[in-house]
Amino acid sequence: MHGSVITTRQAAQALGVSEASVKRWCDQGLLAAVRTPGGHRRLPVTGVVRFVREQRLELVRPGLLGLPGLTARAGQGPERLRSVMQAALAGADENEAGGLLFGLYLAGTPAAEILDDLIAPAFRALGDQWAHGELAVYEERRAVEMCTRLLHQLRMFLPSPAPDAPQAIGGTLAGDPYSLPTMMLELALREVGWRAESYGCGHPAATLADALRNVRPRVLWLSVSSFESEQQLVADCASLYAAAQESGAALLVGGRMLTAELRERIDYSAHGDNLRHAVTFAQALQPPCRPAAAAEGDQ
Ligand code: B12
Repeated sequence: MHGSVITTRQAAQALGVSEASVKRWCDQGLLAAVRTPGGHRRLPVTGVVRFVREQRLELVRPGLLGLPGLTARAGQGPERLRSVMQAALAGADENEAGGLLFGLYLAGTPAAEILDDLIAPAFRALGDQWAHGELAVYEERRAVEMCTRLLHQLRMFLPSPAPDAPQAIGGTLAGDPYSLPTMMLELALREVGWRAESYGCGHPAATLADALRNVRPRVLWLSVSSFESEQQLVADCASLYAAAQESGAALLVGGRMLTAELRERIDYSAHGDNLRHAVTFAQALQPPCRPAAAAEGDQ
């Protein structure tokens, strides 16, 4: 559904309202629309999603927007939601996992909150299942792949950042194959208007230092879920911190392996336990930017 548009009739069906209402919302400027050469309105899907979130509307036919069937979860506690997500991830039920994720997102829950409070704990629980021999390795890896697809899909629905929005880049160091946290940081920061881009996993520190010099972001994040040796991590953080200072960037660190004892030994500008902390830090550095309406849906 990336960058795609739908007709006013499809939007009406998706929202369970009349086509006249959709046209009125377009005319009022509430729903973004473009015109075909023939003069018909076309609605970017990202704009419809934003409208649903802002107006707290119900999406009666999410499939028309390329979304899975949403599961009504009102009133269910976080523990219950987490176990539904865990079961869906373990059982390769992508529709259920996506329905839950997008159901919460469309109801207005910030992406960072969904990822911190639902997805990350579900993976923690999957890890425990694996450790107890209750989950096969293939099931765990399949869950990571499925989650990766859902995160890509979620990214498409986030507003595109403005071209002059502050930039953040990040990833993991060599020996750290954990890809979900750095992907999630990208989403959490993009949601608050940053031009955030994850560079993926397994970087030698020297290449991230090159990126600092060439790309000149305001923030470099490092997610640490695993490392080759403590000594290497300490050395890598020292060189990245120095490179960050030279280029005027902040080094933001986090991840399940960054214990308090380890943090005492490494150089960094800020540490966060979760995505919310990353968002708060980014917003303190730079007040929230408005996403570019014109660039809507084209990134
Ligand atoms: C999926 C997974 C893997 C996959 C990862 C694939 C991939 N592409 O990412 C693979 C197959 C690589 C893997 C391998 C291994 N794994 Co593993 N894995 C997991 C699992 C189930 C989920 C990890 C995950 O992605 N979680 C989701 C993320 C989003 O959650 P999170 O890491 O907590 O991140 C949050 C915060 O930490 C924070 N955060 C993270 N980074 C940053 C950065 C910044 C800047 C900020 C502000 C915040 C922040 O925000 C996030 C969102 O809230 C965990 C279970 C667990 N407890 O996490 C086990 C787990 C980590 N693995 C474990 C083990 C044992 C292994 C292996 C040794 C298994 C083996 N024998 O081969 C290897 C080691 C690989 C290595 N080189 O280190 C153990 C580690 C035990 C320990 N003592 O540390 C765990 C805990 C499972 C368990 N319960 O036993 N694993």
